[in-house]
Formats: sequence, C-alpha cells, structure tokens
Amino acid sequence: MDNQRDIDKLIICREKDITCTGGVVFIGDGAVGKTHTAMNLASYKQGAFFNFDCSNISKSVNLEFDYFVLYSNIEKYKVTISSQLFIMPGQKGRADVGHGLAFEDAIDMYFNVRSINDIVILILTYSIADLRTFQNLEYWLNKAIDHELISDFTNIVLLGTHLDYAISTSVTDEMIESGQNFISQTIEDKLGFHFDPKRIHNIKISNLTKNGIDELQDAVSNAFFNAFQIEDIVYGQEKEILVQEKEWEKGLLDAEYLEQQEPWKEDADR
Ligand SMILES: Nc1nc2c(ncn2[C@@H]2O[C@H](COP(=O)(O)OP(=O)(O)OP(=O)(O)O)[C@@H](O)[C@H]2O)c(=O)[nH]1
Ligand SMILES: [Mg+2]
Repeated sequence: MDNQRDIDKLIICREKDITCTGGVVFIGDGAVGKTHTAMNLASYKQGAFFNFDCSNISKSVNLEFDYFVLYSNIEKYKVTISSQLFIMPGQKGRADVGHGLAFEDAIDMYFNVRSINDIVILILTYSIADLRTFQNLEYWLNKAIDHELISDFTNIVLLGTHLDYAISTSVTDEMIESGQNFISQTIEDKLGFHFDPKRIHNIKISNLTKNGIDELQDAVSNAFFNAFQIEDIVYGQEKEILVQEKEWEKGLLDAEYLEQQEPWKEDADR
C-alpha cells in the first residue's frame, strides 16, 4: 500500500532505539481550546505546564505550529515519538485581505509549509460545555476528508475541552459513542477503507485545571504506536532474535554431535 510506504519513511529502528515522527493536526470550531491544548501538550517538553492564568491568547488568525517529544520504553527498546503540531484557525472559510488567515487560507498554507506529508493524528476538538461545537464536528470531519487529511494509518482523537465546566456539560457519553461510530462510518463511506472505531480515541480535558492532559498524552503515544505498528516491530524483532539464538544453539549442538560422530577428524589432526 502506498500510504504504508510513506509512513515507513518516518520511522528509524537502530538496535535498541526506535524513533518516529509525524503530524498532529487540530481542527474544530473557534474558541474550543485548540491553541491552549497544543500549548499544554508542547509545554511538556519544558517539564512544566503552560500557565493558563497568564494567558491572553486571542483567536488564531494564522497557521500555528509547535512540536513535542515523548519517550517510552517497550521491552528493551527506547521509543522516541517526535510529533509536529499544526493548529488550524476555527474561523470557517477565507478571511478578508489584511485580516490574517481563516481555515481555508491556513490549510492552503499548511500544504505549502508542512515538512512531512503524513498526518498520524487528527484531533477533532469540541467543547463539552457547548453542544453546537460537537455537532459542528461533522463539518470539520468533512473538511478533513475533502482536504485529504485522513490516511489509512491516521488515528483520530475526539477531544472534548472545558472539562472544568462538567456541571453544565451538554455533550453526553452516549452522544460521544454515536459520534465515534458516525466518524468511522463516514470515513468508510467516503474514503472506501475500513476505519476501526478503536482508532478513534475519546479524551476529555480541562486546559484550566490540566485534568486529562496525561490521558491526552497517552492517547497520542498510543496513536503513534498504532500507526507505526511499533509492537509488531518490537515483538517481531524479539522473535527473530530468539529464532537466531535457537538456530545458533542448535548449530553448536550439531557441531558437537558431528564431532562425536566423526572421530577420524581428531585422528587426522594428530
Ligand atoms: N475554562 C476553560 N477555558 C478554556 C479551556 N480551553 C480553552 N479555554 C479558553 O477558551 C478560549 C479559547 O481558547 P483557544 O485555545 O484560543 O481556542 P481555539 O480553538 O484555538 O480558537 P480559534 O483560534 O479561534 O480557532 C480562551 O479564552 C481559553 O482561555 C478549558 O478547558 N477550560
Ligand atoms: Mg486558536
């Protein structure tokens, strides 16, 4: 498959080190918290959270970019995930000249400036406290499909922000579950490949209290593990090493056996 070959270029396996990289794209309505979530994820690299209280970030009118790196250990391998974050403005359509960029302008720019083609994770972002932002994900999913942001290895994070507003939550777990089925069905219908609902990770966070950011980080790791089939690589290599060791032991045993069976060799050596 072509896509599979593309993504294979983004992973390097050396002895005990596996390094992979890929794009993570945030889309969703304006003011749902895309920029703040990306900043919370990226600030992990400085070992501390981004300080929400000091934030006076306004509506995005540009294509925003950041990155973050995650490390994990699996068996004796050190896995490094280096993800590149692209945050799209939530303003639909195109902006008037001199007013920055809206979504369609930013996506054009994304295709010109992106350093890698492959989107490992698409983060469909909504606010738990605002049902309309959840319903509008249908619009954003269709935009993602039209702009070819989804490949057969892409994972989706269905990200609900404003978890701190939980008392006035208007998006229920049943809605989220049917949303997950809707997403996989729509992708299957429009792109023609099976999209396992397990590739859709449902996460809720608060950018204010940082609740759920750890789970988001785990979901990002899991999505990279899925996309690059890292467990197959690790356990495949372990199996290969085991087989090689067995073959080698067998070779030694065979040599001993042959020596016992061929005493004339010793005679000849004398
Ligand atoms: N209470 C609360 N406020 C949040 C949360 N996430 C974001 N906000 C606030 O919501 C507002 C919008 O956040 P942004 O991150 O700028 O939203 P955005 O999705 O990037 O919006 P656009 O750039 O317009 O597309 C800001 O005032 C944030 O402080 C959250 O989880 N809880
Ligand atoms: Mg923004």
